[in-house]
Amino acid sequence: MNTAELKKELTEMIEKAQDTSALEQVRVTALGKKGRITDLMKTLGGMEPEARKEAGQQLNVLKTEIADLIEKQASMLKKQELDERLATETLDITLSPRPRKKGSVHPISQTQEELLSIFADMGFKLTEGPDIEDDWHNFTALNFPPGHPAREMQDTFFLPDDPEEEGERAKKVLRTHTSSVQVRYMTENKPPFRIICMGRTYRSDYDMTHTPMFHQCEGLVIDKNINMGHLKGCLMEFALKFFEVDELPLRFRPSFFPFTEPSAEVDIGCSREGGGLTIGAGDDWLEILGCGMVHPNVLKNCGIDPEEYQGFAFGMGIERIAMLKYGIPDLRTFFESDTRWLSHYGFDPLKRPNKAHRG
Ligand code: 2U9
Repeated sequence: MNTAELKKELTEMIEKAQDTSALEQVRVTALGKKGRITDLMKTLGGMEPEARKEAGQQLNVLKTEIADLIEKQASMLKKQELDERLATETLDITLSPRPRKKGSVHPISQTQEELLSIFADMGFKLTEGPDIEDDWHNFTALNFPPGHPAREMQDTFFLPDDPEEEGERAKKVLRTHTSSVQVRYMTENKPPFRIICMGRTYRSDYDMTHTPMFHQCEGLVIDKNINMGHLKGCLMEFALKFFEVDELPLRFRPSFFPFTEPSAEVDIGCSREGGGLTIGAGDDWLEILGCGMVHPNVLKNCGIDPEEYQGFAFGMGIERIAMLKYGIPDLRTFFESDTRWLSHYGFDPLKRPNKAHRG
């Protein structure tokens, strides 16, 4: 019985098996019920006692050696297969696990959606523009004279000049109001139009009631024969819908802005009795926005003939009206990302304001 020859043959087969199922085949061939070693074991019965003893020992040694080799090869293949899987499989650990607590919609997003819903119902189209503006769109087109305080260093965030532009267009600022978006729309479109824009605005200011970044919503209507009556009607409808009341006293106080003439600030009636704030009732007033008839110079700057077209415009701070509507006392908390604040003042993501929800 030449076990050395068989050992060599089986060892080669084991080494050649390059996956676990091929190795299992080799195990069956060597050690299975009808395997090569098992078959030889069966021949022991017909041998002389002496020869049987010797052959039996040889076969047992061979059986153990082959079983050990198979086990070693199996663990090597297992490790190899795992290494291959680890090298090819990717796991995105940035994916957040399913949250235990539902997230909430930030009051700014909620208020923006409410504003959009209300003004869209009135036929306004939403427009967008860049946060980084040039001096012409942010100031000059809007009738800000040279040296106007709003152009001053302390109010505006100035950015480095754009080397590819010249003059006022080269001077870059973080927009101080969203009016620049309306300027862009006016220069690129023919009237009549009814547009609103919403977004971030930047002013170098920080105290209880000012943050360097805040949100504005502005509206602009340009058409033939537009007058203050249209402006009043539009803002009345907005205020009733936004504050969700049937009656609301509105007061127009004369004011001044470079881009509107005449200009007004608008207050809503309220009561501060008992320390709280009730919107609509009482004999007190709360300022909510500014407005006016678009200044003829602004129309001219944007390529619109003021003899043919007129318009009204309004602007409001989104944080301010959200604070009034939802009783949020401190402006700075809007930007602190405090999850307790967000779960208290935030809104259900599944209940978005739209026509259907407001009835
Ligand atoms: C164009 C022409 C006119 C937008 C207007 C106001 C009045 C206003 C302030 C309210 C509080 C800004 O957030 S705030 O500080 N805005 O009072 N905004 S009229 O007038 C425009 C806009 C664009 C072309």
